[in-house]
This record gives sequence, C-alpha cells and structure tokens, in this order.
Amino acid sequence: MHSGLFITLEGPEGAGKTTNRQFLAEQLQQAGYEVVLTREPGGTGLAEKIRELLLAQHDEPVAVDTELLLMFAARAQHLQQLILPALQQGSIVLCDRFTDATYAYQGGGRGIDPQRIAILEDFVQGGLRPDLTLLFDLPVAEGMARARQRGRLDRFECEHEAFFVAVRTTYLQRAQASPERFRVINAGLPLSGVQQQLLPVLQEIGARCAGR
Ligand code: Z5A
Repeated sequence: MHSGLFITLEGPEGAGKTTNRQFLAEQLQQAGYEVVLTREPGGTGLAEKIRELLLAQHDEPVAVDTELLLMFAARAQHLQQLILPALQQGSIVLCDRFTDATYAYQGGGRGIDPQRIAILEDFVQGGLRPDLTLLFDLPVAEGMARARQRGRLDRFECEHEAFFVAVRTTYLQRAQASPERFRVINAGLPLSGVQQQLLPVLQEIGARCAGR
C-alpha cells in the first residue's frame, strides 16, 4: 500500500507523451503537489543502461524473449529504486511508458502471448498497477513522421508500419477493456487542443489526491 498516485503516459512514438508529461508536471507542481517524473525503459542509472541496450542496433538479432526480459529487468530496478519509494512518500509519479507498452510492443508488435507477459507482470510488480493511464492516441503515419523529423532512428523506430499498427490496436483494445483506468487523448490535434483535453484529467487527479 502507498499514499501516492501512479500515473502512466502511453502511446505510439511521437505521440507527445514527453511534452505533455512536462505540462502535467508544471500544472501539478503549481497546485502544490510533489511530482516525480520518470520513464521506461529507464528511470535509474542501471535501468538507463538496460535502455541503451534495448534501443541500440546489434550485430546479432535480438530474440523477442531477450527483449521482453530486459524490459522487465529494467522495470524491476526502476520499481525498487524509484517508483515504490516515491509512491510511499506520497508523490505523484508521472511515468512515460510502463507495462501497457510491453503488452503493446512485445505483445502486439512482436507477437508474444499476453499471458506470458502477465506472468512477468505479476512476478515483477506484485499487485502494483497504475492508478491512471493516459493513452495519447495518434494515427501511425503521423507518429512515424514526427519521430523521423528528429533524425537518427532507434531499433524500435526502424520497425515497419504493420508493427506500429499492431501496437496502436493493442493499446486501444487495452483502453477499451479497462475504461476505469484509461483516459484516451486525441494526440493528433495541435498541442493546445491536446492540453485542453488534459484539463479534466488534472481535475480528476486533484480529486483523487484529495480522497487519499
Ligand atoms: N518499449 C517497449 O517496446 N516496451 C516497453 O515495455 C517499454 C518501451 C516501456 C523507447 O520509448 C522505446 O521503448 C519505444 C517503445 C519501447 N519505442 N518506440 N517507438 P520512448 O518512450 O523513449 O520512445 P518514443 O515513444 O519514441 O518517445 P518519443 O518519440 O519521444 O515520443 P513522445 O514522448 O510521445 O513525443 P514527444 O517527444 O513529446 O514529441 C515528439 C515530437 O512531436 C516533438 O518534436 C514534439 O515537439 C512534437 N509534438 C508533440 N506533440 C505535438 C502535437 N500535438 N502536434 C505537433 N507536434 C507535436
């Protein structure tokens, strides 16, 4: 049990998770909340090293199970060193991607059976799940275009369009299956339109914090 609030931001590449995580943090900090910003894979020194391994191109193919286990190895470290202590101190944790990304990318994209992912989820997280998940939804072509504007592509960004279509479909299915946890944001609008959709989310976060 903890007194904090665990909020995850999900969505395809270039959906604006990082940009809007900053916007949410500023709004919440101005309202007086203690906010911790983090991301996956990564978030601690060791987990960031695992991230480098995951995003880099290698001389040999990366087996899908290796990729899956590295995601959860980074997550185990991130949880123990950063997320759980912050939640226990009562902070709002805003995490750029978490286990929904594993279901979307390793499950939907790579074709790993979601039941196998669920076993690792229970093993690494115990009962911990996000309190709220914001899904920044965006047509695949738009996300790819935004990512490509940044130049050099990482190992995931080099995937073909069908991979990202499967990722998006999986995210939307998960949002539909858990409407109490997910808020779907239309990330294809100009930034002001995206942030307009975050105003009721900020109110909801305030109400949830008040109820703790
Ligand atoms: N991955 C995985 O496979 N399994 C897992 O379990 C986890 C992760 C946790 C790294 O994640 C990779 O890890 C990721 C999935 C995999 N690979 N992919 N693809 P990441 O989160 O670091 O990678 P990312 O999603 O590619 O991050 P990103 O491209 O930085 O996306 P973002 O944070 O959603 O977007 P942004 O940086 O805020 O914005 C991107 C650009 O768009 C930027 O120039 C903005 O100024 C612009 N932008 C943002 N919003 C707008 C709007 N509304 N209009 C126009 N332009 C905008």
